[in-house]
Amino acid sequence: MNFTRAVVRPPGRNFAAGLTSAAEGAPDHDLASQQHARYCDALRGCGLELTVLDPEAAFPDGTFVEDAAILTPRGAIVTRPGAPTRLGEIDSVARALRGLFQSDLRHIDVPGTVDGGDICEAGGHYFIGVSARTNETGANQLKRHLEGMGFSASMVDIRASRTLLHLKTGIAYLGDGVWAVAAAILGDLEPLDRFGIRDLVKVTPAEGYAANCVRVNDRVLVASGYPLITDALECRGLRPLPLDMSEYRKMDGGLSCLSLRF
Ligand code: CIR
Repeated sequence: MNFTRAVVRPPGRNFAAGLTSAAEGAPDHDLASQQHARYCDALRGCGLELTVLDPEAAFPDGTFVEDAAILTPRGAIVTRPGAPTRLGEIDSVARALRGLFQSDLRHIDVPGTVDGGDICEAGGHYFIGVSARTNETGANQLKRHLEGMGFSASMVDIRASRTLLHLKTGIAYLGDGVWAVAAAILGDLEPLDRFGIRDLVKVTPAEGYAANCVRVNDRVLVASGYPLITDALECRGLRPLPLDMSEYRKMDGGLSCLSLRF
């Protein structure tokens, strides 16, 4: 998919008050802001025009904008994040999307919950992770929305995994049948194998965090400090663009969650 735009939101002063399971200490706000600025520069360098939302005091996890919507070439779906503290993040994202999308926005309704981090698009097919955040009701609503737009969609149940917050915590589709896949998913690739997996970048347990990499046009954004996956991308001609994500990792956030690309 060729991207021309993205929505981002820098971390607010309250960033450290967000949800996390990582025992890596509190993030430093200034460093997180610098890392976010470099992330934005990287997106601009890939040719994207950015819409930058303001941080909101009530929503410390608001910088993880990916969870608040699913953007497709045929319209946008506003989610209902699975963490109660994050529900209100969708209002400002929906406002921004109304100005960016011609068609009406679609929504996930109560009692459905969906986090955008659970949605992985691969060549026009949408894999929907059923997780601790995305429930079956929400996943089914989303599937119907996507099918109504003419896309196909299928579920990947990751509820048994202890290490994956979202589906895209463990996988990334890199285009042309190439996937990056973390060890937690490698045991059961069948749900992903709908169209044939042409090439697999196997991410080692030690580099598991970096499985959440993002293909943006002719580059792959990848967390810096993970040499094996970076080399594996390079070997495949995928042009890795390493970015320091240390402060986001402390809050369970990966590269994909910091933007909504379309
Ligand atoms: C959360 O737990 O909701 C945030 N601290 C991290 C969300 C990361 N989002 C993502 O991977 N799509």
